[in-house]
Amino acid sequence: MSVSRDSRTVSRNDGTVEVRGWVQDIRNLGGISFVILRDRFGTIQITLPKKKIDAELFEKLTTLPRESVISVTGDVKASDQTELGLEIIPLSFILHSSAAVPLPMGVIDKVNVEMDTRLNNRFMDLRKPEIRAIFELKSLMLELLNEAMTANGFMQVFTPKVVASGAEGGSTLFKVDYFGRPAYLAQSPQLYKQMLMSTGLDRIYEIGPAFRAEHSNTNRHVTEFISFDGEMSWISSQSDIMGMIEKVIDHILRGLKDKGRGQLALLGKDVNVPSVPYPVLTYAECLNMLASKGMNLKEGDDLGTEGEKIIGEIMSEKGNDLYWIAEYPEAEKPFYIMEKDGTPYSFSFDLDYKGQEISSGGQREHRYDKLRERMIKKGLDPESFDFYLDAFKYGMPPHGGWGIGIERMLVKMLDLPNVREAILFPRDLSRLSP
Ligand code: AMO
Repeated sequence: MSVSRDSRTVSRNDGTVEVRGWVQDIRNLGGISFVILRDRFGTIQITLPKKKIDAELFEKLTTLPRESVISVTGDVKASDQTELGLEIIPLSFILHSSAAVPLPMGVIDKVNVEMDTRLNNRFMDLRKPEIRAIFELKSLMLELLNEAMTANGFMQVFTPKVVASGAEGGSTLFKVDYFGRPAYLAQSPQLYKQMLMSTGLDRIYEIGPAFRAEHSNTNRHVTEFISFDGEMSWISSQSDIMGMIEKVIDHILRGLKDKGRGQLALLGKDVNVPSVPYPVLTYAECLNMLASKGMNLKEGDDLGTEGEKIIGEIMSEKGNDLYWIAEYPEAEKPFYIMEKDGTPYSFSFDLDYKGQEISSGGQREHRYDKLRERMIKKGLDPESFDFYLDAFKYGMPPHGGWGIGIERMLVKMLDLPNVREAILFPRDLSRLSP
């Protein structure tokens, strides 16, 4: 019999095996003891019948502090008492690292630990298989995303994260000292992805960190998140972009449901795959929907967290987890979004998932003069955006794009309570370490 569940198990020519991992638990039942060893793929039982094991080996193995790291060499025996259907009878072991006592938090104890304690001891928290599963699914999500983008002719790019000007408003800029000159951490790759459209690289995407000095302490805002941005040229309208996002999200949801089965089962979750196209609501329709629920907003008001939530409830009653909110008032949208001429609206959209915005985007203003005018209207100084505007001065195709917050999307997919659950080491108003 061999143990071949993972690459960390070594089978030897003499018929013994070596298994490695963390001592998750030790049970001493008098005549027999068990050491439960855990690695990335699960647990394995080391069985120690007292009479058949060398006394010193028995003593050393069964008194190890929990979470110590060891390798055990032994014989494999069939067992109908364990999940794997086998157990290891040890012949020798190596202690690689002894864990200090007491542990800062338990790995298998079924007590509810505060999120702050978990995040302060994240290395420990991540030893729990159900917590690791979230990050395995995040990794799978990015693999699927890359697949979908490549299949649709997009090229992956990387743009600077230390920049001279922000694109998403001054209030969330992180200022840094760049050799004595003021600089900022990039809030998004917005300006660069648009500049690339003038080069002829007509379909690009980027997956990278975005920084926002968010002063709000909520379950959906962090100061560093992973942004999935796309930009494409030669569009006829924002619908072309929305169609592309639908293709990508559909591929991700289907792929997760299939290839992420194991992790989803660990989390006790299933992924719903809504049919495409997703319904489109206009901003004006949303105001009416909210009014019907007693929330009276004025034309031009932001829908706000509460408004988004109510619309999410109405849409979920109709079975729509994912839906678009399009044509926001231009006054609400950044300078780079195209106005819907002759109306107060814009060619923009948000994608909402179960009552929360996970993406925004739209058709861009590609006409140099209009773009400059729009900057001035928004109180920006075009001079400080010269490097960006130049790309529009010498030939720019019509284009548009989107930004999706990877963690916000994962959180909604898995119904997690907080965006921090989808970030290994979250950064927020108060958290800079670990
Ligand atoms: P926007 O500012 O709406 O648009 O951001 C795009 C998406 O990024 C995510 N996001 C956040 N996630 C976690 N914490 C935050 N503080 C945070 N801020 C934003 C959200 C959001 O929908 N340049 C445009 C996109 C475009 O037009 O291409 C932009 O950045 O999921």
